[in-house]
Amino acid sequence: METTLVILKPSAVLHGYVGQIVQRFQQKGLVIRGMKMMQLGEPILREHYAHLTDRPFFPDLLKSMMASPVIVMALWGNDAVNVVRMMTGATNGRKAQPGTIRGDFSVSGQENIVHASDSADNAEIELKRFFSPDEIFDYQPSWLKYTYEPAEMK
Ligand code: IDP
Ligand code: MG
Repeated sequence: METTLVILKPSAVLHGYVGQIVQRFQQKGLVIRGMKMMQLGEPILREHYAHLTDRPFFPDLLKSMMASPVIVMALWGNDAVNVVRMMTGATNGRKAQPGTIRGDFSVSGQENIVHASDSADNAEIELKRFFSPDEIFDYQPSWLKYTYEPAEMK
């Protein structure tokens, strides 16, 4: 089992899509182990998007990510990083498959509704970036036994 980081971006918050997107993750069987609203600022975004700071669209990306508070989520499950990336879809909403979050809620490369960690290593780094340890809760809802076979619960 692993935990991954999701950010519901201002494009989700300002459209009022938070509930629908949270519902998708819960319906899939992911456990919400942390969730809060926060206003992101330039320093944390420069760190989070360090791989993009040289790109021409970076100033617009910064503005877009600071346009409103965001919701950050810690989602727990078997292979959660890959499961959530599959649910998220391709970066550009116009290229994302229908049925994915970006495919169903976005027509943009930038305003693409969600961020999701892209590897287990990055998930660990990103969870620490947005959550303190006491904001992540270690609990197991009773429905897990109908969600996974025992061998999958590791
Ligand atoms: P990802 O979010 O699918 O992992 P990254 O390449 O890590 O994609 O880019 C981070 C974010 O930067 C994207 O989600 C999107 O908001 C923005 N972005 C990436 N590429 C472009 C682009 O070509 N134009 C505008 N915004 C972009
Ligand atoms: Mg990325």
